[in-house]
Amino acid sequence: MKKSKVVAAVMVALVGLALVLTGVGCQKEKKQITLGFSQIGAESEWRTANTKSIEETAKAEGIDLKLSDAQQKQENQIKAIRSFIAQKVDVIAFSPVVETGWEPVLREAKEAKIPVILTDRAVDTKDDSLWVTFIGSDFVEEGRRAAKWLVEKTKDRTDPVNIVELQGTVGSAPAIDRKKGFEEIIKDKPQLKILRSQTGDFTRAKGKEVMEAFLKAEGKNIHVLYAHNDDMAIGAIQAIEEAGLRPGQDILIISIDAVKGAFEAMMAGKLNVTVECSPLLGPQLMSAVKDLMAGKTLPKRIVTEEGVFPMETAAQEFPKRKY
Ligand code: GYE
Repeated sequence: MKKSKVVAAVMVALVGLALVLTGVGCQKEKKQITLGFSQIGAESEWRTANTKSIEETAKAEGIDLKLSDAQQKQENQIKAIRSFIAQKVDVIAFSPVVETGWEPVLREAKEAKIPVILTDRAVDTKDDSLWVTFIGSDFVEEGRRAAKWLVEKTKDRTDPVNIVELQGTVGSAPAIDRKKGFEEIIKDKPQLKILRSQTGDFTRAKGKEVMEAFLKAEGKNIHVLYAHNDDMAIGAIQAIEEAGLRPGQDILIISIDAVKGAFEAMMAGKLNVTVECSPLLGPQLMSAVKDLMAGKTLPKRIVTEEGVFPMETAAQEFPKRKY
């Protein structure tokens, strides 16, 4: 072979090798993203819709989702996060059941250089470098919206308006903030008074049980029920009916989430208003995960946009509801 031919052959081989190498490089970049997600449980219609949204969007986006259900226990969430660290997932996301007690495990994730995204609920940590962003609703604002509806509804009343409150899970961000926002608005309305306030843990069964106890203690003295979610309101509606009272009339009922079950109750005239809290966080979460992996900087807070639906709008809105 002539020298020039040898040189040409070597050149072709080198170009080929370069192409193969860049090809390999590209494949590496396109490596599937693995997301470990620790979900709270399946305590409400909201939660079920939230899980579905996350599963469906991960699938559509080609993200490998490792989903773990904590059955409403913080210790199970901590275990799940540790196992995601051990599995070396690319990103960890979770919806913290309560606000406190996360520092040690979040520090472990940080040491392992795995970014953490909070979805739905916030944590109470001094060091906010332990998580990258928080995607979810403004729960204080939801509480304010609930109270504003009541203030408007009762504006012509001068007699006392007695309220009972069904709180969400003790120590959880939505329970703390929904109470705070509601109280902030009613505090300078002396006729609006919270008679009793207790947790119903965001479930129908507990909502019913606690409402039974409220009715036993206060009887016809209760004018309003403020429930931190629709499921507890739906459970309480049963208790009110069993006590021979008319939910939505004898007792005004305000709740939060705006799940389909609440629209059905409103159409039946048993629930007066629901403040929207969207569980459809899948798309925002997956795009945040992809942005992170592409090296982009995320805003520290991504807020979900939501509305308020009084009973009168229920029939018109119901067909449009996605959860
Ligand atoms: O309102 C409730 C669920 O964290 C916003 O949790 C969520 C709350 C939601 O169980 O129904």
